[in-house]
Amino acid sequence: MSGTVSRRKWLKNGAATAAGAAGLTVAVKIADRYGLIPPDCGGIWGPGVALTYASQRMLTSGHSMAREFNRSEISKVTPVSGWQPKTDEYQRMKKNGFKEWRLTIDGLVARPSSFSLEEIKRMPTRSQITHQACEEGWSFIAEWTGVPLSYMLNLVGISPKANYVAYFAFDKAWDSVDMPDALHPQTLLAYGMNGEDLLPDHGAPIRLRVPRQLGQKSKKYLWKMTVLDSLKNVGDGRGGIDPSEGYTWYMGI
Ligand SMILES: Nc1nc2c(c(=O)[nH]1)N[C@H]1C(S)=C(S)[C@@H](COP(=O)(O)O)O[C@H]1N2
Ligand SMILES: [Mo]
Repeated sequence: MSGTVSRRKWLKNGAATAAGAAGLTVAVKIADRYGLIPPDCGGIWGPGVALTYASQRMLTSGHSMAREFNRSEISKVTPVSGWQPKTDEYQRMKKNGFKEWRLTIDGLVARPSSFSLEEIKRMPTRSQITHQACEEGWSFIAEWTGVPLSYMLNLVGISPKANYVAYFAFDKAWDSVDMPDALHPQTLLAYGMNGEDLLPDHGAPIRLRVPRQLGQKSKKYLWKMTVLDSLKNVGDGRGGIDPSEGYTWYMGI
């Protein structure tokens, strides 16, 4: 009987071997029981993506830390990904030192709020020197300064139903992290880089820094965050703009 079942699974998974497919399917079932299914878990790569995510989450439960570096290791060259948002709104705010900019936090929170840059800068500060790696192959080490996202989430009071934090950028990019990454002590809402205000090219006025994932997760030019129990109804339901373009949602390193 198990032979029939695994053959059906083999057909479903296409590229995988029968044994591998059965193993992956079992792993996915276990992952599901522990709430470890990523939002982009569909199609042919789905079981593999779920397995990577679930095993990282099981191995790194309890906030394993990204490596932090010495000041002498800060990179002299800091490449830039993408272009500054071209919208009038962004360019106007930039000219005015982002005085009118506010970050909105809504969704499953007790106190939906919006904060100015000045208010965010008065919150507890953390600086860390971490490595940011782009999926295209380049990387650099920089010092990032900001407020831990966990501080802000506690301030607005997240619901016990919260499973994800989605974040939205002026250039239409958006993304999301699960609660282990959102509450991770190194996940920052960063407004400073290498001792200066964050430059527009690097995401002014505020970007997220998620040092336990590839640079892609560290979205720049943020204007809104939403706390959610599910990502199903945001965009095409895969948790961000990158899965829609063929990348995986989870980019843990
Ligand atoms: N809003 C927004 N955030 C973004 C991007 C982008 O195009 N738009 N690119 C991402 C990618 S792919 C990487 S590798 C990092 C690079 O950050 P940097 O430009 O500060 O080097 O930003 C990420 N954040
Ligand atoms: Mo990237």
